[in-house]
Amino acid sequence: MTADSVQSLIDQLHEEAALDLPDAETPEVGIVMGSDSDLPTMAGGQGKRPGASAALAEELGFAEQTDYENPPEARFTFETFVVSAHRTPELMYAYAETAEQRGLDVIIAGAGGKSADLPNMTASIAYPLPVIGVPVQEKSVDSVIGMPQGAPITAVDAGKSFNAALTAAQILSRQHPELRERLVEYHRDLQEGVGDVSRDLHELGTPGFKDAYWEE
Ligand code: AIR
Repeated sequence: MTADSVQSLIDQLHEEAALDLPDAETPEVGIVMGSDSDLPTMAGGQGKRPGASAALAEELGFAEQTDYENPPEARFTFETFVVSAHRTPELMYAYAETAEQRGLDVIIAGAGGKSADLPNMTASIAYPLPVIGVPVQEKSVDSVIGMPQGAPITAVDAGKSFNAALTAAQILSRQHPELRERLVEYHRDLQEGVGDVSRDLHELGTPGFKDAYWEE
């Protein structure tokens, strides 16, 4: 038995898949997570470092698409859903099964706990669409990456959803030179930051650096 709220999402996914919208109007990246308790890891906030959504939105110029039929202005977009492999297996199946037809190019899937099956099952069902798995906790790593030969998944280390977003953009950038530029620019900024911090640490000395950078 499938709950009404879940069934309506499943129906919506199938309806959207049937629309056959042009690529530029559909989200390139789908972010799914096993629970909204994964959101701090997948997006950032609540004491967690920036995650996949932040990398896409703040570093790479993506907009979040919240209405499949009314895309934002931005050329590159992502969408976000909670999809639980164990609590809502039918939704997981529908999301993965319709992903390619709905115009997604890559999925970032995160789950926590010891049975973190959303990433690997999504990868199996959505194949040949690439899926990047995010183990939300250390104890989820084996579950996410433990796929049999012939059933691939790409995965990042526990909690590193930010890197999953960069990998997604790397995949997309092979077809979109603007994204390649954004990735190169992001990396340049990253290096700039390290260089600035290194110079400050060296020139201020450790106590001076702590005074300048650390909040008491
Ligand atoms: N989870 C949810 N459905 C299947 C799994 N494996 C995971 C979520 C979350 C953890 O279980 O991805 O990391 C705890 O979920 P909750 O909703 O109890 O906070």
